[in-house]
Amino acid sequence: MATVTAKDFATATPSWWCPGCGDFGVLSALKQALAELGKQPHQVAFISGIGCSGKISGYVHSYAFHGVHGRALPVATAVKLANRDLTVIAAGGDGDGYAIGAGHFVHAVRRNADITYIVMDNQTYGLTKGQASPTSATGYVASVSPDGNPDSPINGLALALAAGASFLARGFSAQPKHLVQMIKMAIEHKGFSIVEVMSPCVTYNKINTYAWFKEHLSDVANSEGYAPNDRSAAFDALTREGSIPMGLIYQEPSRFRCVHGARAGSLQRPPVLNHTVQPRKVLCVHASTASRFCLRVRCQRPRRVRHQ
Ligand SMILES: Cc1ncc(C[n+]2csc(CCOP(=O)(O)OP(=O)(O)O)c2C)c(N)n1
Ligand code: SF4
Ligand SMILES: [Mg+2]
Repeated sequence: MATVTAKDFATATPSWWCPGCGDFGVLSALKQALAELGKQPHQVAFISGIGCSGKISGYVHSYAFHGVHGRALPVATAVKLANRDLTVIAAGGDGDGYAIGAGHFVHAVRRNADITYIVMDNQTYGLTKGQASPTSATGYVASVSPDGNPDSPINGLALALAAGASFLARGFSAQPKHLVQMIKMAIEHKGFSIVEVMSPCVTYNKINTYAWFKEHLSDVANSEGYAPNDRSAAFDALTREGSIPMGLIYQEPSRFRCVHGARAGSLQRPPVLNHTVQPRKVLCVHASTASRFCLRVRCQRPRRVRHQ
């Protein structure tokens, strides 16, 4: 089969986004990541919510579903359960994921189905003309809140970590190579993976601009001794005042070790099994397309193990 390139994931749909919108960077990084992973368009299902960001599924040549506001994750979970061979990606904005979709977000995280969720965070409701979103800073001024947003912003990645997230990363739409790397790692992760992308809205958010993010983002890879498998360190980094951590923030160690590879020790967080099985016959995390989720639902009989 011919080598896939990012162009193979392009559609003819004209872009709706304003010139300079951060969402362009997310789109091109996603197409590049899929191409570098050798995915074919028919192997990918892309589910998005409502918002400027939600329009992204129309710009990627793949199976796609542009659904209802805040409901991308339940649809994506269902798609994955129906066809575990598909690479399932969900995407949406900070409003879609952390406001109207917050309930689905937390439960999708804890179910840990093998889906990658890209949250395009511009700290505003872009589509509806710049109102404060759950990630807008306190004091953010918008047309409907001229005295400033009275609420505190939500910390989506810390919320996900508290809900048991197995993979968390953050990228910036103006750093394409880094973002491609984060998205590739997320797609390869066996379990629910979140990539939050700081994706400026150049039309309505005049505070959290490209320059502002450049000044405030700092890569955890540059912090001496930072271990992305340390949940407490990840929580500290996510909740520290003053800078916004980016990079691979957390990946649960047990997710990238199969049961068979863990002979020397036990999994740090064993999968939940509701019946006794021979350890050697347990579905291996690498062979599973849905990791712990799959184990719960489908481990009635042993499967052949395919190590990668
Ligand atoms: C049920 C429902 N409530 C409200 C809306 C109006 N609405 C459309 S998009 C949106 C917010 C979008 O913000 P975000 O998810 O951050 O996406 P962005 O446009 O910033 O990329 C809202 C409130 C809607 N479409 N459906
Ligand atoms: S309104 Fe903002 S988020 Fe929406 S397309 Fe324009 S720049 Fe992007
Ligand atoms: Mg938004």
